[in-house]
Amino acid sequence: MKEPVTDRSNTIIPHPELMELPPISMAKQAIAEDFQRYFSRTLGRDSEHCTNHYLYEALAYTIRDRLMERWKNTRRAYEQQHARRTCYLSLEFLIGRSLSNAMLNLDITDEVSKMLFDYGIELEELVDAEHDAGLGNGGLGRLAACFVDSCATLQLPVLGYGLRYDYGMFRQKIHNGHQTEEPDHWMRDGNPWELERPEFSQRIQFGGHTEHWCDDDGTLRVRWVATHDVLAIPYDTPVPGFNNDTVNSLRLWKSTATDEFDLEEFNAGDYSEAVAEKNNAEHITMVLYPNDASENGKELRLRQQYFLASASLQDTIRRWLRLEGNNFDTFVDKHCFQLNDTHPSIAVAELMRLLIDRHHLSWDKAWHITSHTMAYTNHTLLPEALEKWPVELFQKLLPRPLEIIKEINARFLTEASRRWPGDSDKLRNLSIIEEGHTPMVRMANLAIVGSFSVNGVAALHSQLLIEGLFREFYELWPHKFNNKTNGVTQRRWLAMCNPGMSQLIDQHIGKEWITDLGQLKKLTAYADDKTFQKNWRMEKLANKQRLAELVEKECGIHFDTSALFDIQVKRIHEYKRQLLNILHVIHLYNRIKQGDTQNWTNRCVLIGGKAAPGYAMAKLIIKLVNNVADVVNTDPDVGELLKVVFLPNYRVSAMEVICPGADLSEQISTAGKEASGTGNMKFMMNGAITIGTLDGANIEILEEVGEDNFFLFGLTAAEVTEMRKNYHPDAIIAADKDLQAVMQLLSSGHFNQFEPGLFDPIIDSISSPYDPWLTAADFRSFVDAQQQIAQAYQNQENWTRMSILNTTASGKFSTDRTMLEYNQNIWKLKQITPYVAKDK
Ligand code: 26Q
Repeated sequence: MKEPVTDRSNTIIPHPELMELPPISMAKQAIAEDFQRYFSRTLGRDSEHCTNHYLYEALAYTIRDRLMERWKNTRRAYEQQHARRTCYLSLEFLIGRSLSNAMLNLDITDEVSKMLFDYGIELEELVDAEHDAGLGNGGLGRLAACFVDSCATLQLPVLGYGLRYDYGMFRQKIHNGHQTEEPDHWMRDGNPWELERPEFSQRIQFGGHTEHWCDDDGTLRVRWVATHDVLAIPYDTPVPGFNNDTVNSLRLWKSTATDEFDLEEFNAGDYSEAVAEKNNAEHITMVLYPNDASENGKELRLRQQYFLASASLQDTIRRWLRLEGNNFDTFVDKHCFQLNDTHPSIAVAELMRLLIDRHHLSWDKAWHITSHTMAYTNHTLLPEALEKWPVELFQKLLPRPLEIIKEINARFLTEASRRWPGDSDKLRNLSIIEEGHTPMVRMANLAIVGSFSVNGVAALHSQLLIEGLFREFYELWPHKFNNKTNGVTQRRWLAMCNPGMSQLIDQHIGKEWITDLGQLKKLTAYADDKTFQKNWRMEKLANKQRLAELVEKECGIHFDTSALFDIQVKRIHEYKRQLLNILHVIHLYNRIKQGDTQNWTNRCVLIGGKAAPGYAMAKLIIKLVNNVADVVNTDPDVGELLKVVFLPNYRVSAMEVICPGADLSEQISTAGKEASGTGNMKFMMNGAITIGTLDGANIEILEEVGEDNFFLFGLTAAEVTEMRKNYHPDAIIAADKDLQAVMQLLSSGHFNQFEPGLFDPIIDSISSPYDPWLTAADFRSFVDAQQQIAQAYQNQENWTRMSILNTTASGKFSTDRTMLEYNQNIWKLKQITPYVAKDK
């Protein structure tokens, strides 16, 4: 084997006093001193070079210092107690900002705020100077971030493993109504939260070929040789628990070139080849893929996936060898690897490879370990989004892992054929390798075969998985399948983003809800209390004001806070049906133009979200929203009755302003298509009322809040399946005067007067009998529900009551609950209290 990549393992025994730090104080004065020192001495700034950015940076270091001892103590406690751990493997961690979150968890927001006030600085301005860490696309990435937050609060030894992308999710700009993408160089001004750990670097192999040989004992062995290696350097980010001295870690890998390239290739005289090679290595973690459904066949994406899996597993084994020596007998008892979708599922083959080729375990022992430590979470019901990679690409990039996959498959098919002798259709469906003109590796099949647990992310989703996509696997191994309904962390998504409402809640039921969201139930007693209602309404109003300011700044449109704030923010996708939303807007506009405005409720509609850069239909939907917005907002007949905006560059920090200010939450996907949704939970928690289909976690939201406090519409998943067989949108349109009028306005080119034909693909999709999303089918039911909502909003007391009841019923949707369920059924970790940090 080649040399270790960085030799910083020569640790020395330091003088004990070197490690003895005086206790760090949480008092205002001490915070002020550190802040000043960082600003003037570490950053070297003075009054002439005082920007919010540098003030933010100085504050971030001040806060980070207060996490540091806790971080080390937590690590030490896990090691000394030989704690069983879960490694959460995810290509995405959509962290957003860290400063407010760290202050909230250390419970020093007030002290910091007062300290800054003394210097005439607004805390909020420094908070706004932090760039979002946008290392994820949407739901799946943000879920990973909420999970690690909850695990730290629950004191569970869970380590997040991901990639440190130089460029996160692209910045969305709108030009003439069209989306354009700009690179998001989020670390350009540095990242005060991360700590580089080069001493734990790992070498990752790509390419080359395998050699089979016999060792002295006559055992068959395999060498993977002539590879092009890349280094993985870990960067750790602290993940603080709430007020509990636990600080867990998120370890993100950065790729760099090894040092060998210049020696070998440079000496051979091919300098440019050598430099190109270096570039290739650095490209691996350069950019996040901005698709939230799989984009097939991109070699760099497969490199990213293997790079993450291999680096994280090697890191885990390194630690195991250091603590336990070269004996893997109890490895299973101490580890679990949770795979966030199939993206890191190459880990199944990689763990086998490391155990067999490097640590000389037998196949059976290695398989026992692998198949008892891996657990897979599925996040999609769309069959076309299931990840597949050409075998040929695997052969070129990962020849040794491919051999192992083939062997896993051969053994698995032998087992399956004992269950279904001669049923070649079934075996063909189950196979990890899809045969055909271009043979493919099916990553979900690999993940299921290699895992002891397979879960969906909401009750309906898990049910549909075992009835549909994974039915045959379920027949084979029913015990593997389970549901874990998603959640969100109430620390960020209520306490931090909605301090006004949080305080109001505290005054009535205390603060326990911050770590036990079920406590919100106690607030139900105040749902009819007029004073409480008034205060609730005042907080909502203040939040709507803040949201209106954001809209004014970003879109130049005035939102009146007395209007109904009707919000849909999420990735742009046909199945999420932003189109249905905009059809309703056109319907309202048409009513106004017809003078049909008796008993009208003023409405401000906000739509936001990013389209995958290659998804033409999604981009056209954005353009339609913008064009409709232009017509509506500039028509003097419309005035305050209706406002529409497309908010550019939707991201975590925008949602922190949006969800507290929402009255109505749009969760209107075609039933059976949205695995869970998590935005729906954030809105509910902040007292918005949902208009939704029976899809994903909406079903459970409805169950918790009751049908009086939820606006249900649309076909059920079963009805969708039925209707698809015999779908005639033209007949539906012809039979519905309102829909007819909307389609007429669209076809007449009213929203694209200078861009003829632009929206034809949209018009065609709505009228097509093959429209998979059944937009026309749900139009009537949607418009009727919206009309009920408009009426309901006019009774402000009752609306407020519904709003309160949504918050009080949101207890189930905390990731604290989700994590406890993962832990009870899958991970089985002990909660561990670290040694208490020394504070003054
Ligand atoms: C895969 C291969 C190649 C390139 C990209 C991808 C890729 C990347 C991201 C595929 C899918 C995603 C993201 C999926 C996602 O966010 N799914 C959402 O997960 C949420 C959390 O469970 C659910 O609430 C949503 O319903 C689901 O859509």
